[in-house]
Order: sequence, then C-alpha cells, then structure tokens
Amino acid sequence: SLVFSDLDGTLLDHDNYSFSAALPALARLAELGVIWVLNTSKTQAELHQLAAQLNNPYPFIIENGAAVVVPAGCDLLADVDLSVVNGQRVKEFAPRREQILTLLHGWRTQYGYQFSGFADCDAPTLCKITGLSLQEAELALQREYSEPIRWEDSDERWQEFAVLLAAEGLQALKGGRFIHIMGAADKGRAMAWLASCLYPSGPAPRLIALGDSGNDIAMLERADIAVLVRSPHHSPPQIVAPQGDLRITEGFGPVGWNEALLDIFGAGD
Ligand code: 2M8
Ligand code: MG
Ligand code: MG
Repeated sequence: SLVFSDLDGTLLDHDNYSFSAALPALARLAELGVIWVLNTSKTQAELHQLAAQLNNPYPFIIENGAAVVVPAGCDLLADVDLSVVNGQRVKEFAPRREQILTLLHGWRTQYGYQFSGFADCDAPTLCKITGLSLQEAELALQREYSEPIRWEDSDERWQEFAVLLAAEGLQALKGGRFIHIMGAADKGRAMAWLASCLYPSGPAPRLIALGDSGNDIAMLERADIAVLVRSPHHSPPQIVAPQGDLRITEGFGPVGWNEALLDIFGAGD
C-alpha cells in the first residue's frame, strides 16, 4: 500500500494545525514501513519544515499537485529523470506562479475584479487570517506554482473570471480557506505519477488517499481507498466518480485520519 495525505483539515487540525491526535496511526505506519506521502496545497518551504516535524522522509507533493519534490537524503526515485530547481530534485506539472500573477493582476487592473491574494498579503496579515505562526506564514508566502485568493466580488463576476481562467488553461481549486489559482495540475495526477515511479513494475500498489476539501477530489477519485476526513467547518466535497472504496470519517481532521488508518492497518499490539 501507499498512503497519500492532505495536511490542512486532514492530518492537521483546521484551526490549530496540530497532528497530535494522529500519533497512534503515524506510529503504526512507521512500524509497518508504509510509505506515506504528503499531498498538499502548501509550499515546498512549508513542507521541508513539516516533513521534519512529522518525521516523514519520503517525497512530497506541493501546491495541489504542481510538483513532486524528492528531498535530499531520500534515495527513492534515484533512477527517475527529474529536474533540479534551486538545488532540489523535482518533477513539475504546472506553470510557475509568476505567469499566473501576471494574468491575475492584469485582469484585476483591466476589469476591476475585487479579490485579494497572497501576493497582496504580508506575513502578519496571513497569520491573522490563517492562525499560522509568523514563521510559518513566511513559508506559506514562498509560493512557486499557485496563488491562493479570497474572492470579494459577486457570483456573476466570478463566472466571468472563471471563463478567463479556463481560456488560459488555469483552474480554481477550493482549499479550506482559500481558492487556489493554478495550472492544470492536480493532486490525483501527481499521486498516480509518483506511485508509478515507486512501483515501476509488478502489481500496482493499493492507493489510500485522505483529504477534506475540493482540492482533494482528484486524489480521492483515483484512490483504491478514498477517505473523506470530516471537517467541523465545511461539508464534504462531492466525490462524483470514485474508482475505489469511499469512506467518510466519524471524527474531524486528525482524529478522523487516525481512526481511518488504524482501521485499515490495524492498531498493532
Ligand atoms: C492555504 O491552504 C489551505 C489548504 O486547504 C487553504 O486553502 O485553506 C495555503 O496557502 C497553505 O500554504 C497555507 O499553509 C494554508 C494555511 O491555512 O492555507
Ligand atoms: Mg485540506
Ligand atoms: Mg491541502
């Protein structure tokens, strides 16, 4: 099996970002040697720090499937042809953020759309909106492929804006707090690519995916076991075409994460 997990609202509590409720299942994965991959809308900078805190040595997927990063010291994917960006081994699936910002800001100037994005925001402001620490907010602002925004205009104008996005090959993915504007990548495609690199031959691994929001749909739909982790803040996203088994947790966030993975892998002894 391979486990792919979202962070915010899934392994991390939506409000305080704690994963302590998931410690038993994390210990079980480590005990069994299961490869578990963080698959998140967060940035590479955030992930280097979180992977260390979570004791996760595996490749990770950043900014909603925009890229897979193989951290230094990880000897997986040694034979795979990867790019090197700022000294990191990566596989990129999406255009760079600068291109997206140029378009977004151009449309805002031209048509007067009301929205605010991370590019308009400093770290203290982001702390207030998200509850991240100042240091974490600084890492969240170091984006490479996507621009999280809050839409402050009408629904009609959103429809117009969505047409502009689509014409440029961009999309809007819904996270817990923000709408993420980015290229045509998604968490499901990055998951499938990484799984095929980890298991290049022989039987395909069982893919277990856990997520809570719209930006997790592509990953959940492609999984053999899709776990929708319940949120105290929003209703679960619609999973229209699950390829495997679909489960919804009882508990919220990391409590549900823990419950679902101990159910799949057993509680050990
Ligand atoms: C943003 O992502 C979450 C994920 O669902 C959201 O949209 O609410 C990202 O900007 C991420 O980098 C940041 O850490 C997070 C903080 O809540 O917000
Ligand atoms: Mg989430
Ligand atoms: Mg996320």
